[in-house]
Amino acid sequence: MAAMQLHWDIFCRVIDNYGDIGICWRLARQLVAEHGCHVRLWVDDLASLRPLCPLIDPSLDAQSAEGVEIRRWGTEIAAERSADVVVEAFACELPDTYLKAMAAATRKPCWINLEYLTAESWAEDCHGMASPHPVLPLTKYFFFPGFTAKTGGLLREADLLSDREHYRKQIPPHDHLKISLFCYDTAPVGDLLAALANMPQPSIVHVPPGKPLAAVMQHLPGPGPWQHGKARIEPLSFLPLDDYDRLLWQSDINFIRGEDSFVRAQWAAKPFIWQIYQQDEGAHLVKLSAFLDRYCTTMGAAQAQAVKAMFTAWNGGALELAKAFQNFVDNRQAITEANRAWCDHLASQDDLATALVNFCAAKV
Ligand code: TRH
Repeated sequence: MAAMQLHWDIFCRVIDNYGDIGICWRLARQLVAEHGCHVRLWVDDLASLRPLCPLIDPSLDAQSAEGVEIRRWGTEIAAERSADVVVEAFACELPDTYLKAMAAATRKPCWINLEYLTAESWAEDCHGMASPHPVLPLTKYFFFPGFTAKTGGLLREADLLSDREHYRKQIPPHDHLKISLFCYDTAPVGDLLAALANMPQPSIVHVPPGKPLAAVMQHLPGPGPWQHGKARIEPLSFLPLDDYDRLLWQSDINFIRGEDSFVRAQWAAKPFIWQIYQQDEGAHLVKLSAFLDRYCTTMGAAQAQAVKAMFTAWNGGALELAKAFQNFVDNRQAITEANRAWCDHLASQDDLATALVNFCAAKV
């Protein structure tokens, strides 16, 4: 059946932070805008969607924004029928009543578990794997985002890179270092601020509210903005999703975290420094090193070394941050060039929404 006739239900439970809802919202609106799908997005915590999409009213049980029907996922859900495609984001566990409706449907829905992004090679083996339900006549498929053609790819809107280029042409030149700082409060922000204060080149650091600003405020007095040596540190309000992209496009260096901002920084094709979401027993460090192994192959040895050292220092590794950061900045031009090539390489693969639409079209 053609994608445009299909009804999709996407279920999102917000664990913490903005990544889960950011990814689900981005996917939902792209399925509508680019694939003509009918999409309902079920969210348990609508307040977390509001900062990304100020159009929505978190007090409403049902509303529509950018062509997506947004429903509150409360204790009961009023789903009249199950959809043709059901996306369970990040193993959030579908409501029982909905599962039963899926099992009762004459044409069984294509049931997708959208997984977290990892560069580890096992994601290629697990991508698309089928898992029959132990009791109900339903099969769930594991869909892994990733960096290779053997995975589900990365979220990327059709016009993203041309919009980026168009936007960049309008940015006036600047002589300071423009930095965006989106991180967790566990990052060595104090060391970064000290390094920026003492660098020869002046910088402006834009700091979103929440954990990044809290981390800055542990080291600087009062609510800011601050002039800290050579660095001007400016608190920012939380930007709607597309405005955040523009911040990444205009910055010289982006500190990003988690999953979605990490991907957006790669589409920005500017030097970026990733703080990975921490997991138990250091599982995140394996993920970090798997990404570095893939990403750094596009660079010369000096740049790869600078990137690896800075990512390691930023993620709590025993390396001197000031030295790693200065080396990263010194290699900025070459890293920018490598990031352009990396971005073009990623963009030569299907984006995640297209890959998902094609995958599901073959199943329903
Ligand atoms: O908020 P995060 O730390 O989310 C994390 C990760 O997704 C992680 O994998 C997940 O397990 C955990 O949550 C529960 O980082 P992330 O993924 O970058 O999501 C942030 C979202 O917020 C992203 O969609 C970009 C968006 N954003 C804005 O729209 N405006 C802003 O001003 C900022 C700073 C972010």
